[in-house]
Amino acid sequence: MQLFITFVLFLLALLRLSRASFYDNPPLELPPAEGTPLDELERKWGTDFGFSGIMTYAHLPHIRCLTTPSELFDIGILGVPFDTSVSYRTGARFGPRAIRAASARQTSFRGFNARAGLNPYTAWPKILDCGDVPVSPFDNALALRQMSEAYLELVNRRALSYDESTFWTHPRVVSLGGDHSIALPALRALNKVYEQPIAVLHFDAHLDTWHPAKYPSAWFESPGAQSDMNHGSMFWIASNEGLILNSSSVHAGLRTRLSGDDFGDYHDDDRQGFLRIETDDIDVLGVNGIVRTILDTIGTETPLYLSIDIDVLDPGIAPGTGTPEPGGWTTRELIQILRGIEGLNIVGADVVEVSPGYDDRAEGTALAGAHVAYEIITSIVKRGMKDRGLWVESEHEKPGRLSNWRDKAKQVISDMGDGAQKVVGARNEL
Ligand SMILES: [Mn+2]
Repeated sequence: MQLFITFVLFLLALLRLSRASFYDNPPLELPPAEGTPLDELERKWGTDFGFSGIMTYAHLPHIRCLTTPSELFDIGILGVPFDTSVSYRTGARFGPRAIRAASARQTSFRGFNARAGLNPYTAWPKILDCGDVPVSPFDNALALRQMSEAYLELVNRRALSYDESTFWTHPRVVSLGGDHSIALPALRALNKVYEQPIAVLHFDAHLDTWHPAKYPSAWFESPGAQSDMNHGSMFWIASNEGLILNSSSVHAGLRTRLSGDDFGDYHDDDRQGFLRIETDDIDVLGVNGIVRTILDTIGTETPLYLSIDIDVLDPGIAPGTGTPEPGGWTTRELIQILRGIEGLNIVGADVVEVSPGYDDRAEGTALAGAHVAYEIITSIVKRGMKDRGLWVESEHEKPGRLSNWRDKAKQVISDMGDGAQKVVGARNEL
């Protein structure tokens, strides 16, 4: 009996102990008079869950870069909420805030990109959410000027990790659109800073090299009218201004209808020196063939503007966009292509045409936009590491390890020689 009572008392004591650890908070104590040490505050309160915190892209620190030139950075995320030059659905002015909201589960705490072998948010560069350009919704001529001056203001600055021996003299700005016309001011600014035409890699269902007169324009004196600038003509304008590197630029994911009764739009596009990779080409070439075609056309040293219209994706996946076209690539295919071209020399980039008013309730389009931006940032960070000799191949990347199957696939494509590019080139000449 005594043994039994002892046993019961022992059990009660255990219960008390466990209750003490689970249910009893330590008594509240006033912070020390000299204040809680900063490292202690940071340790306790310095992290966020995906759902907490003020909304910035990937929980990055927000500095209004345009008004804070003293705060140098290497990569800036810049919202460009402009949508008054769209031809169909308006609403992309809400794109930057939708992409920021959809990026909430990206944190430096869990930011390692397993496809690329690095965490862009803990690697060498200082990455800021630079906030938005306060762009006019009333006056497109003024808006174009504002966007051009804003982009120039930022890319003309000295990169925090300035390195003259590489291409890292100026910071990289990744714009969140906004409609696609925001690429024109970016290209104007990049030409000013780098003093040369920039290659354009353009993911889109549409050409966006359309002559302004290819839109209903009886009321306008075109070219030359303010209405010339729209989200399907900005590359035509940029080409005419000599901003785009002819013959080293690529469209990828095309499936647009063309104007009139013939291939005239393609002939206009040819004159602007773009290689056209169509959506359906992925079934012939595969992801690796498309990657190879892009790399062979652009090369890895040419300064490049990477412009991603989210309508390159199938509208079943990404319906929240200005001019949806059925039959597009999947997000997985786009991500794989982006990873394949990570060696390109990106000096500026955008993710455009996310229009949340038409998105599904699970924010699928904005999620795709946020992820695509993450892949672009990853590539810029990785290229910077390689340029600086900081890149170390991880075990996963070494031949014979987990990526062995990928090496074999790459070998098959490499055995094609420049065949992939020739296939697309030959079709372009038809
Ligand atoms: Mn577009």
